[in-house]
Amino acid sequence: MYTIKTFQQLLTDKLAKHQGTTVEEASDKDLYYAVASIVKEEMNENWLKTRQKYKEQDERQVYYISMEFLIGRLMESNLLNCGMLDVCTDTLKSLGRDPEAVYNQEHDAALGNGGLGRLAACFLDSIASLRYAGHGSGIRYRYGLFEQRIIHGNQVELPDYWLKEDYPWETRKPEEALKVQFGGEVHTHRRFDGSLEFSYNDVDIVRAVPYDVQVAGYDNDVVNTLRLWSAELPPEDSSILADSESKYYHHLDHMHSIEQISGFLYPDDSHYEGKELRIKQQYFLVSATLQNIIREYKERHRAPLHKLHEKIVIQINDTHPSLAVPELMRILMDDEGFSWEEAWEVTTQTIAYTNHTTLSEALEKWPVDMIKNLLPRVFMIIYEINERFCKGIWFDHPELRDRIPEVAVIAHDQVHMAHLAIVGSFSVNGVAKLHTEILKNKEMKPFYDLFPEKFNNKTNGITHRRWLLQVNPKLSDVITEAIGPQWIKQPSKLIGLMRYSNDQPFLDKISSVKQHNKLVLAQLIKERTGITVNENSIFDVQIKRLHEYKRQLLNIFHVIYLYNELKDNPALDLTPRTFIFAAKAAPSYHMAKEVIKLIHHVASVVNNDKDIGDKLKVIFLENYNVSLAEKIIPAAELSEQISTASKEASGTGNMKMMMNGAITVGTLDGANIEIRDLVGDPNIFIFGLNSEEVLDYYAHGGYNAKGIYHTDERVRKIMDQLNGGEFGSQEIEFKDIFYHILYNNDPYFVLKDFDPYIETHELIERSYRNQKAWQKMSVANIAYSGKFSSDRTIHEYASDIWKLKPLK
Ligand code: Z2T
Repeated sequence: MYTIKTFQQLLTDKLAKHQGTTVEEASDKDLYYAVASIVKEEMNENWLKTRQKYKEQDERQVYYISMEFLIGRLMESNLLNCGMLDVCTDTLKSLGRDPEAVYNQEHDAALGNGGLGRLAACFLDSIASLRYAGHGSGIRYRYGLFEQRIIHGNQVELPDYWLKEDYPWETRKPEEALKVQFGGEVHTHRRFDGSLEFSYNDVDIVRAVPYDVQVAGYDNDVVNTLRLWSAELPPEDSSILADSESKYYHHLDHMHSIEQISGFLYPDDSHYEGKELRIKQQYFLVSATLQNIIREYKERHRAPLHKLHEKIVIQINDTHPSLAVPELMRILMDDEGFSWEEAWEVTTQTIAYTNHTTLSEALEKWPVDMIKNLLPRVFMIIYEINERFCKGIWFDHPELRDRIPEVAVIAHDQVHMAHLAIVGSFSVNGVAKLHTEILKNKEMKPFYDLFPEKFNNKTNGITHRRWLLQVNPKLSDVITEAIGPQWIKQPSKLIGLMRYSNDQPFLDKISSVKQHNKLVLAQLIKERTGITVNENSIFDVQIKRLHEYKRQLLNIFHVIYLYNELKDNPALDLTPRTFIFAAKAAPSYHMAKEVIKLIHHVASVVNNDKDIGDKLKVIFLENYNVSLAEKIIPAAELSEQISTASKEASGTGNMKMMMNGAITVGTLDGANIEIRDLVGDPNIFIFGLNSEEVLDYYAHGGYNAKGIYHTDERVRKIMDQLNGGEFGSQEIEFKDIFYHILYNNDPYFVLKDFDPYIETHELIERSYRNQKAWQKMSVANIAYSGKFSSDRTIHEYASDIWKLKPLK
């Protein structure tokens, strides 16, 4: 549609009209804003059309409510989906400008912690690309996930003020603002017919202002919306005259506390902290979203709200938005005059819940008092839901009476949000086969016994548009050259690559793309760390949040082991390795921070040892985020997915690296199992305890960690090096890790899985030496990765849960 010439004209006009500058004069930032504005305008017409279609058509729609949307940068993905990426890149080059430098001007939108938030972003891309009527709803945090700096090996956190400069992809919609109420008192009145009516007094009102972000489908005319809510002081409150100093300060305090609600993203990944501000955020999001849904429904249909569930489905991303259950009840009863029974019928047919973890420390349990004070009416409803649910079991399932305390929504003065979500929804899904089985048979067994029909699996996925087409254009070209372009719209067609697994010229192309990507990453590593890596070494990558269960510690133990081996035997014939880490630790997570520190101290010993040379290098890239992942993943050869079996619900980094031709070394956990089932054992390196063995150990008080310490010399040596300060200097030592493992009996089985892990890495090394065989493995992984496109996942959600048909 555009040519370099026409795009150049557009850009020149834009720069002149909007920035009063020329291509020659323009800074990279000027160019970034000019291109963003072109793309946004390009999307506007379809955005309007899409919204009109949704209004006119009587079709079902989904709202995806999530406390996190980890969207990263939007320039390249918007350009790609609008069919303008190549022409824009070429135009910038033709003008003597560096497109990369222009795109790098964009600050990541880091409105998420990790997997859960990135999944939500991938889903939006797939929903629009598959022409589904879906809307995202989240919070416009003024501060995203903290920026990580490493100082002397220690993580320090900096606030991520990502809105410092204009964010070009959002549109503020003040005329669509809504009011959210907190606190106050509930008054009950009896109507003439004997029913109860509720009104609230002395509430605090918060104004929820939507900021809309366009979500363009790939090569179609759909532009959906991600609506991010911002908390503001209601305008009528700001005109209140303070007639005394104390009133004035009180007013400022009040204003400040309201703005706090959309102030920052909580930085805990799979970890619950019962902070009051956090539940305010959750209720703010849920209440604004539900009011908005009902307003849009009324605009669209003459049908009564009693049919809401026929036209609307609400997917809640984990329990974070689970107040949607009592809030929808509240709106239907108090604002719309429904009876309890009518409201319950509609609510439980509208809401669907996705669970993302079985880690007990992640389960949200809010103190009753907190909810009661903050949301008195919502609490009354939760109380009633619990009463009716427990009574129902008592009378209808006498065989389950003694399990009531286990499943109650309120117990021990806490509201159990997962129970609320399960009871109040019609669908409960896990995010990988194993995870869903663990939910059904263990973690949520009593609920599965009560409501087997609610439970289902939806294995996660990733958008292949961003994670292959956009980040690895060279690999994409090689693929298209071999099997044609159909895979772009039907990623399952990647399987056609299997026909080329013995085609040497094809394998050579695949490996020269990987080599090129490795060189590009090596250059980035050089720029950011000053370290020169051996580009012929194995690029062994573990990039994800830092968590004990993800076992970065096991990985660094392997590094230390190899280092010790090389010191003992300098002539050892070792295939050179570059270990690449990137990870943020939650600011309050002590052990995770210790592991980051350990990685850095091991790195400085290993990287500076003349005896080691370029046989081993340990790289830690700071401030892991979406755009750094985009630079690392295309260059990865080995993908470390080594969580303690049963702990990683799914994982999605595993899918991203597989799709870019890396081979997985991993445990039988999360979606690794489904990767193995597809590619087969010869094309993946599986090691260690499986989930049954792990769960069995837990049931019997764990295994004997000290036993391994005493019998395995390699392990003892490493542990003693940590304890003895070998990788630190003077005051820096790693006694905490040492004692934690030995005296808490190694809850994540690091020592237990050490031996099989080392052995598997020896096998990996032998396999890597046969480059042809390795390339074939790589191709098999790319070929089978089509199943992990989030397009497949979204098709499943749409047909099994949402009952949506694609837009005509
Ligand atoms: C998160 O990223 C995940 C689970 C959570 O449970 C919270 C957060 Cl912030 C409450 C991750 C899982 O750990 C990961 O296995 C999964 O792939 C991802 O969600 C998406 O489902």
